[in-house]
Amino acid sequence: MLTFYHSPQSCSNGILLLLHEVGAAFETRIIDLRAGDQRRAEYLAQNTKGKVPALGLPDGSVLTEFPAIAMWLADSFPEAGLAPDSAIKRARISEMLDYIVGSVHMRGFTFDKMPQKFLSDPAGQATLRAHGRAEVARGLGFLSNALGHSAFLLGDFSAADAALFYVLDWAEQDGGYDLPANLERCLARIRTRPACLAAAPLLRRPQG
Ligand SMILES: N[C@@H](CCC(=O)N[C@@H](CS)C(=O)NCC(=O)O)C(=O)O
Repeated sequence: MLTFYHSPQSCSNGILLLLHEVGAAFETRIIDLRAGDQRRAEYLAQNTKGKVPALGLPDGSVLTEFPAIAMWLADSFPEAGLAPDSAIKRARISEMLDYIVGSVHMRGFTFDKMPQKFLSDPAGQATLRAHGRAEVARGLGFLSNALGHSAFLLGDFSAADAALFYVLDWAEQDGGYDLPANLERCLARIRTRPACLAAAPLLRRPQG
């Protein structure tokens, strides 16, 4: 049994999708980021980085970092058909995962959504937010070109689309970004996958 540390509406939404895609048996522990659960001793004892996603493995260790968890799930459940069967496909999936998480998320959305984490003065925050929004817009342009007329980023659905899913969902739900039409169609395609429908109850923060 796997233990999944998850905060609805965060980037761990992508790992939730993958857990359902591969049909893994897992239990979910909700880490409420707004309440600061990620900084509590109980969670830090599991993941000293104080972030989600994290995945408790059967051997008792905890795996962190979205790209690493995504590739581990694909490789550990090959029957799900998400495991790359060649070095180049594997490299292309890693390339997309690293770009989406490392650039679009960390250097784009993070600055747009949370400039106050980095700067206290309002003018500086506005500049940082504008920089973040420009990075996201650039990233969406790149991803739209990469997707082209394909159904998913690398043809068939892959681990990279789980990262695409959460950034597109942020762009549409929280960010007020204009999604290029092909990315919008891809997001709709992912949302209707059985795994995404199964994940739905834990994708959004409870209201109120
Ligand atoms: N590089 C990390 C990024 C994880 C990350 O930034 N998670 C955010 C949620 S989207 C988080 O846990 N933030 C809580 C905090 O920084 O206090 C990964 O790939 O998993």
